[in-house]
Amino acid sequence: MENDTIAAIATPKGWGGIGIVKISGSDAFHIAGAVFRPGRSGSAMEETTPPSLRPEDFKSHRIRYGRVEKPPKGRIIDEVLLSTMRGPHTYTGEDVVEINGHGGPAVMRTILELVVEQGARLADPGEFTKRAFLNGRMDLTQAEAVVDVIQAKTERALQLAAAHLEGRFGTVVRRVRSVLTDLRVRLEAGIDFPEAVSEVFDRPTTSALLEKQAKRPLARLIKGFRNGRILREGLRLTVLGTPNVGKSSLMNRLLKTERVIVAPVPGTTRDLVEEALDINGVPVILTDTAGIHPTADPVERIGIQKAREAAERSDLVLFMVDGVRGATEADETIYQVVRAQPTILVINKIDLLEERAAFHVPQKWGHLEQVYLSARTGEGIDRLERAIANGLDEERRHGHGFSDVAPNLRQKDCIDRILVSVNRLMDELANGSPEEILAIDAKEAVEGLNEVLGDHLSEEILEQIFGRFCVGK
Ligand SMILES: Nc1nc2c(ncn2[C@@H]2O[C@H](COP(=O)(O)OP(=O)(O)OP(=O)(O)O)[C@@H](O)[C@H]2O)c(=O)[nH]1
Ligand SMILES: [Mg+2]
Repeated sequence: MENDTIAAIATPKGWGGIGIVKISGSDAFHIAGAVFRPGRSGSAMEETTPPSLRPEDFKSHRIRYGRVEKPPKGRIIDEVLLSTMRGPHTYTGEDVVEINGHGGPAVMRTILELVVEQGARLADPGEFTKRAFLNGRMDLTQAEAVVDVIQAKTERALQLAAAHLEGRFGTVVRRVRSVLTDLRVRLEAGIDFPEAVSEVFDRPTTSALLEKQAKRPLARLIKGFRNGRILREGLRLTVLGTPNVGKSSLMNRLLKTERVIVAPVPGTTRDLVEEALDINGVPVILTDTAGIHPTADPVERIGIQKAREAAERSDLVLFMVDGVRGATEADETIYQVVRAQPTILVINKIDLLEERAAFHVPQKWGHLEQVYLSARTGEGIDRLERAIANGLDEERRHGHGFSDVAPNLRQKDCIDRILVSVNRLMDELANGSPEEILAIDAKEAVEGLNEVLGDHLSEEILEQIFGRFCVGK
């Protein structure tokens, strides 16, 4: 059932200046007419009841002032602004009405109940956007971006989501699809009219075309996946080091609050401490850990085990050492844990150093990016923040990658499969496999691209995708 009229409170639960009840479907205007009485500003509370409006009285894309009344007696519920938008040029593609009332839970619930009494059904999570998608107002990549826009925690995350919402990701995918569709059509024409094959189809040219216009753009999208995940979910950043090097001091510095206990005694932090923050537009989930060193204390040992696990899970490790003390055997043990992972070597306490050269970086550690700083004075913190955020731009710096589009996990899984088909297609082109075989791979690739864009998806998959939305979106 996709043609009934749905309604939901579109604003967050709780108290606010305004709250919005949204209605979409063929009965939206009829329902609005039943619960809304127009009124001129300042005269809303006059004694004579103005006439109710019929669906055809509502102009499209207009806002009217008035009040919501409970039929049949007309008890006043709230003073509101009513927006009416006639389909198909609306969010869902259907007739849409938004009742802008006051944002209190009781008002909102009462208005919603009235709307439901008049024939609307409560909307499922994401159902407005699902209808927008089903009515062709947006492709699936744009619908998925709606959630990303709402959930974006930083400006950079929002930029990515907005680019997808605008359709930039979909455009890249559609361009590849048109290349493969065209190839598929030519292959199938060749099968039907074998004598014409050489005219419509030249193997080396086709191969070069696939390389440039299918394989490369898809591979670039895959490369952007990590960045996309980090912007959507947050960069998992863990501070690791021996006791007392200043890990907790750094955490407090980055958070700009005294979040964690800092003390001159080693073994101060025993558990993981996790906080979310924004570093130069990148959403970060920062974890402070217990200092790693050999110990018999059972509690500390658990903390150390947790520290190692946190480092394994993280996208980036800040390997911190005490610049005054110099690299020790215990530091070397930690280096062994982090060396295969993206890591920044943080040399702390430079306020106590005469000069940087006073700290000798072991030769083996030379491949790590190094940042000298003082968690106590704050010197060098900006350098560390830049290094953290820059890691994300690695691909852009090297000249590949669409920095502003990146697949989510669902899209990446599809693209991985499409690439398998494209690669096979290219191998078979080179081996001289018959057109029938090539056509099968081209078909598979096109189907994968359809899946990314949401064409011909099963109801089950759609439910899964839109189930992640909030009610009212
Ligand atoms: N001079 C100076 N002292 C620092 C700096 N950073 C931390 N300290 C001091 O070093 C001591 C240990 O700091 P913490 O931040 O608790 O160190 P930690 O690595 O979290 O220690 P554990 O939790 O025990 O593993 C404290 O006395 C801090 O004030 C720094 O940049 N310069
Ligand atoms: Mg600590």
